[in-house]
Amino acid sequence: MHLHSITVADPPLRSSYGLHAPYALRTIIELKTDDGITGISETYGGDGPVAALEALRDRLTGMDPFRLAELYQQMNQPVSDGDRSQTYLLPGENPLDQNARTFAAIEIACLDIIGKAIGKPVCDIIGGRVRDLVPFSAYLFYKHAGGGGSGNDRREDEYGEVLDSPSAVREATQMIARYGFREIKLKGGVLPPDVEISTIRALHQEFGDAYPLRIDPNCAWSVETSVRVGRSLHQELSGGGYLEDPCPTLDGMAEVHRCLVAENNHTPLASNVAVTNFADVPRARSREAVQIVLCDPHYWGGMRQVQHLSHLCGVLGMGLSMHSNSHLGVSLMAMTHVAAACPNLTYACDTHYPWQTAADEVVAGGRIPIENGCVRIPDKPGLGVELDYDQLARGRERYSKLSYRKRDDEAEMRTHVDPNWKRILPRW
Ligand code: GKR
Ligand code: MG
Repeated sequence: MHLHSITVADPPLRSSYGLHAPYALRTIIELKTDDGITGISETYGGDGPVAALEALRDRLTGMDPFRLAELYQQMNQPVSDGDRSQTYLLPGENPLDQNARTFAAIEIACLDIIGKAIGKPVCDIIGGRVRDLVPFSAYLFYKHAGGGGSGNDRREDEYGEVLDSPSAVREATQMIARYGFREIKLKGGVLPPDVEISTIRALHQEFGDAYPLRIDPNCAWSVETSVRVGRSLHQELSGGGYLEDPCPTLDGMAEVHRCLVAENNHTPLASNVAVTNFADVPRARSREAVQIVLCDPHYWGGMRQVQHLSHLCGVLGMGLSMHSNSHLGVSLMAMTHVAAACPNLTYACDTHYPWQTAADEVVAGGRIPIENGCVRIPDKPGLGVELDYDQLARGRERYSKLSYRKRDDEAEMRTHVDPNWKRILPRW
């Protein structure tokens, strides 16, 4: 097992967590077999995820990459339905889901090995694809000027400052012109709710009903504000859109849903904050707090678990979408393969990929194309991508010079925007 800690330039994107730092942290995993096959995957970066993977080194050495269920069983003891829901941690940082994240990084690299060993794409060894083209959404962020990176290593700022509705429409127009997305997500919880309502209205006016809209303030609103926003945006969010994690806790979301339904507003609520594990699903469903679960192979325990989740959501009458965090092409391919093999994927997946640039891509051949809003399953075995070792070395070099080893959007916000800034939930 080779672990590569790298950094990826990241623009100053805003969310209710704070501000993105100039570099995001990622880990690239290589698993080498004794018959010369290398499987790869990409996961969260920094000291914590690397230490968790290192701790598995002895267990993995000599392991049969086909025997994944056994490893999963050893690493993931069944979790009881306690009060698991996280509303304050950065996504991907819930300690209760750490083993699921670590297992996922190994599982994906093993599936890449298996695909390469038998000459089949990963989506076709986990049950087979139901689509060749996987749709992604245009993931809009309010942002400060800057394209990410620092010093002489700054990236070009493609989108400029986006801190009001007209600039958000401009950002969407640019992103859609370049990638052809057909669904739009706005990361909210940054500007006062009335400004974010105006932004969604402006996007709806610009793109019309053909482009479903979703807004995700990451729990920045109270129940009352969430209901007010849901009411104000009834028309704009119905017709294929959703309201994502408007307020903290499953109880809060259940209350928002009840109030909206009482007004005959059936805008679905989605979550990647209150529901991050199978143990969260029963309460989310029985309380009618969440109608759409956002899966993510990186923290749901890998691709096979996401397929189980897709099936479970189908049985429970829930929708399924996909969450993302800042990532490169290896992650994008893992997300694409599993999405291709999930029949019950009811929305275009999220991806941060447009926010990263070719200068940071570690996939050989450069950036993975997104055309007409979709990523195509490559006609190649495994994940269908290989590593560019020069690029990987550049990523490692940047990592070695970086002063931080953990994402801290709150600290970044205090350094660059407001020295007194604190994450307050709910803020509005
Ligand atoms: O990149 O700032 C961000 C997002 O807020 C990300 O951390 C979230 O995980 O994409 C996310 C979401 O909540 O949907
Ligand atoms: Mg979200």
